[in-house]
Amino acid sequence: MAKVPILEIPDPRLRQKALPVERVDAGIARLMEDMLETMYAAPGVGLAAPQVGVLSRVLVVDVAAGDDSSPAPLRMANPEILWASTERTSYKEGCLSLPEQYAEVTRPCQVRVRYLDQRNAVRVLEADGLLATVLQHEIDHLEGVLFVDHVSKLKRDMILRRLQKTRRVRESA
Ligand code: GNR
Ligand code: NI
Repeated sequence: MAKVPILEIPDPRLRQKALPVERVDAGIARLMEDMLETMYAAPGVGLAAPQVGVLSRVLVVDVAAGDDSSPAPLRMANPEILWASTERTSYKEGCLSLPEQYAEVTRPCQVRVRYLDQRNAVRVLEADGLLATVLQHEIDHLEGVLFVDHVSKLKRDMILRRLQKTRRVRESA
């Protein structure tokens, strides 16, 4: 297994639409393991393939990461939202591709997702709570969409400026 570098904005690969995988073969399964290792090390609770420069519809999630419970990794290829609740909820979201920036994002509180697992088997998962939010955040990445696209232009510009400033301070330190 290998940890891989995480791309940050404004890398253009984060804005491209990822392509479906034909099937989950050994290469894709290996990518999923590398992504999990990278996600746990970051640390984060989700990671989408475009964030590591791979424009394929692959993501990993573990919302138990970091707390005391045992790990609960999910590996998905070609995830599709079959259903989303009309009821919505708001979470303070962050993204490893916009380090240390956070904003409240409103999304459906429940989703039903169909995907291929690491053995190429079709699965359907119903999610709520943080898992539902993170799944939608990761599926957005596969479309080139970032959490800042869900907030007002004013907030988005504020976050992007703050990120630039943090980088300038880092560089001169
Ligand atoms: O680690 C992450 N935390 C998080 C918190 C709230 C909503 C979404 C996320 S996903 C993020 C990791 C990441 O950038 N995944 O793409
Ligand atoms: Ni993200």
